[in-house]
Amino acid sequence: LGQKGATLWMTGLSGSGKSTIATALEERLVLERGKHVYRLDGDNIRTGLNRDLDFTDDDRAESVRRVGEVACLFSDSGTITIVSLVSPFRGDRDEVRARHEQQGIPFYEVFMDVSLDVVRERDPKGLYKQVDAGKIKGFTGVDAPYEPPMDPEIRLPNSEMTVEQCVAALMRALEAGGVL
Ligand code: GGZ
Repeated sequence: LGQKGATLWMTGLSGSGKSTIATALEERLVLERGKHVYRLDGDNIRTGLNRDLDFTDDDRAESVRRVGEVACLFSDSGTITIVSLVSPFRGDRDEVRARHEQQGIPFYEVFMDVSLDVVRERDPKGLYKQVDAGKIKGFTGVDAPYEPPMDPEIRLPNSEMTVEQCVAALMRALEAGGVL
């Protein structure tokens, strides 16, 4: 009879707001609802669990698989798990969804639907600038692929939405799904 877990899987280009929205949602769930929440973010995962992985297609696929399995475990234990990974390949994300469905764990694919022009303009870490200067190769959306979800549970065109509106949309989805 404890808390019901679920996985929210945020996918999108670098700079599309995955970490920002994930952090704001976590705060809301913890402070307002007293929920157990855990965030799995590319940044904290790459230094530990995935420290052996790079940005090749195969390594990105393996990263998504591992984080997907970890998300299943956390969510199965009753935690609301918020993943923010570029996760550029549709097939890899669909496998993660299938693993959740097999185990009866709610899964929400959240598409951060922001154009390359907008994220280039934002460039919060100066990465696109480095890509243009030729210092980074194989960057998602520029010279490596990003395959947008065909049928995400939630789509956030967040260049046209405030952070609050994005969080509210996610809260509504969790309520509609009986997670909250
Ligand atoms: C994409 C890269 C790359 C390349 C470094 N391609 O804005 P960020 O900085 O924090 O988000 C990006 C992050 C992507 O890591 P993920 O583990 O989320 O990617 S994936 O799911 O594709 O494995 C960016 C930075 O790492 N970064 N090089 N070549 N993003």
